[in-house]
Amino acid sequence: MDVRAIIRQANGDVCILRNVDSGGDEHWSLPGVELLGSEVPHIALDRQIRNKFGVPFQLNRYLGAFRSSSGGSQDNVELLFTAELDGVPQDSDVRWCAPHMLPSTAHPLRRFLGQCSNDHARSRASLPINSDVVVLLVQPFFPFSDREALSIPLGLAGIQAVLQAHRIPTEVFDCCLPTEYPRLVRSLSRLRPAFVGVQFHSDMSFDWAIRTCRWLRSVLPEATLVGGGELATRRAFTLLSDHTLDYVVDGEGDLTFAELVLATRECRPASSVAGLKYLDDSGSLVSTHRRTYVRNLDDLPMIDIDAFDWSQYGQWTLFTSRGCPFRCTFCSSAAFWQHSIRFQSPARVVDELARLKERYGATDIYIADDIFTVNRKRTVAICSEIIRRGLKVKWSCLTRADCVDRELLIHMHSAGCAQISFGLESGNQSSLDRVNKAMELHKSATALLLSHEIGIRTRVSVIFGLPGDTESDLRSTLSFLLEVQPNEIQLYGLTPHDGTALYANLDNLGVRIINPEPAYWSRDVLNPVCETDLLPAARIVSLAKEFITSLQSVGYTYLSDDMPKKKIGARKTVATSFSPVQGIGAVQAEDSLSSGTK
Ligand code: B12
Ligand code: SF4
Repeated sequence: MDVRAIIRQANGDVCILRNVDSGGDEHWSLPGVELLGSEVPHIALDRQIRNKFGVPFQLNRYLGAFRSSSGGSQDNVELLFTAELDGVPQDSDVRWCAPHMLPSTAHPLRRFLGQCSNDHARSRASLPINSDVVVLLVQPFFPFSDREALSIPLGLAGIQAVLQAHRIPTEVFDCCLPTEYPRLVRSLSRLRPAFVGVQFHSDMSFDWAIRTCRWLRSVLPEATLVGGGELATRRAFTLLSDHTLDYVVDGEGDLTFAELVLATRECRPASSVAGLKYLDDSGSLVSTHRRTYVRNLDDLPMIDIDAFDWSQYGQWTLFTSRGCPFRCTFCSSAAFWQHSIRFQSPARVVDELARLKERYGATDIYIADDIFTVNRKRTVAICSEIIRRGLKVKWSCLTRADCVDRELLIHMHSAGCAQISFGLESGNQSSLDRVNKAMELHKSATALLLSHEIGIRTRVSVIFGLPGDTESDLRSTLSFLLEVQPNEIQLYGLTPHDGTALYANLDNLGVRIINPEPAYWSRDVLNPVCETDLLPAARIVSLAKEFITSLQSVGYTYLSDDMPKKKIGARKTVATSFSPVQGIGAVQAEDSLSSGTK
């Protein structure tokens, strides 16, 4: 049995519990965690519990219970069971926490219900693979998904589009949606896929992706498991050597995955496929020759939106370019795309917008490119084409302040641009220089004020406590924000993502990770991931609270975690938790204000 329990203690600390197989005996060790034994405890527990999605699981064998004895009166207890859903074994344990022991309803363990890994049932569950090659693409369950922010997983959708162009039947399951995990379980025996592709999206969801792979491995032992996305690319060796995956697609996956499937079908070796990583028979890592990026993104087929239950998603998202040429030290996205940038043509972008509007009734579309307006000529052409076609659609985008000017903003506004997100990061020039933002602060002020003047709402993200930041640097940021007053302020805590220059230099930069478990990184500045030599975590939190109070005093509404991000109807908001909801809510809010409905 290979169980890893993550226990969040009442005091907020996270314990990681691993079992060490010592000569057949299971030995559990971790300071502060007490093994309660395998006697069924005297706690009323329904054998049929429901997971986060309300799906009932049948609990089978009781494995044991653990208490994280943090010393306080609110210790947590975790019970481990084997479990089944519709006869298909789940991961080897079901986590359950005695509710009366939980400090609050918001406690993360409440959201843990129903997640598991099961070795015992492996043999029982084996499903033979389909003789016709069928591919399954899976976005793993992630318990902290913000429903309003969910959008079609475009990476997987793009891979599906290429596979389908090769007539390879492919189904995508986005287990962040409540209905998808049960649908996946129920579809397995029908599909019996030969290939399963799993997305590794972020540091935060990495463990959930591993759990998903282990479970898939146990129920589909003959299928080839392929991982892709940023975290699979970065941690390929680990994922291959512990047999979580058979192959990792390195970087851009649209063509590589399809070629791997085709090569297997045609009995060609994996070594003939560019952009792959796998282990050879001696266990050494093989990286096939590097795949060059798809230069013209128009060469990729349009995604099949009808393959998704699109009515369940919170926002319509579009990607019209990939990458960013800048090198901010904290940014993982630009690093993943190796600081290159490639585009769709203006005609293709407007075709996509028109399809979303006309066929799916999308009224607000979020263009999620890292830096939408980096190519001024292309942006002008896109806006002109929207206007020429008379397409009435509101859209929002992300960009840098030095990639807009008055004329461009007016043109974007005429073409339906309702909101722009600028990565401000800090209102202090030396802080920006320290993270290699390559931005003159006055340009941010100009871009924000111009946008307001023209009628485009603004959103800024601020990273609170950058390396080397002093209290006075943060106060400069507050003064900046009070002066320009963007419509939405997103206060993030510093989060060192794997693969960034920040992550590689933590010690030199005087940054310490104080929350060791990425599964719990929320980026919420009030629950910091890091502290620095100059700003201890407690000080970061108290300063952030001071900030919020100052912003409230000039009319900002504080969006707490549990408030809906859309339809708030406030002109100015400040938020601390991660909120990828971009344009839609804002536009609706502004509309309701101007039409007096609020
Ligand atoms: C849209 C988006 C979302 C959406 C949709 C997620 C999704 N599944 O697609 C939502 C809002 C749900 C989301 C949630 C989160 N996100 Co997000 N997200 C993005 C964003 C803006 C774009 C992703 C995208 O669609 N790119 C376009 C497609 C074409 O590229 P792609 O997804 O990378 O896919 C390509 C390759 O990676 C590869 N590939 C990807 N998956 C697979 C799978 C297989 C099998 C193969 C072979 C290949 C492959 O092939 C694809 C085509 O080339 C990125 C930032 C960015 N610019 O990339 C952040 C980003 C990836 N997200 C991030 C984070 C932190 C999160 C959250 C943890 C936030 C939170 N606390 O809720 C969650 C985690 C959700 C999860 N399920 O894991 C961070 C990750 C940082 C890190 N290194 O950890 C990023 C980089 C944002 C940032 N700048 O910080 N996200
Ligand atoms: S400009 Fe934005 S997308 Fe580009 S590297 Fe900096 S933070 Fe990342």
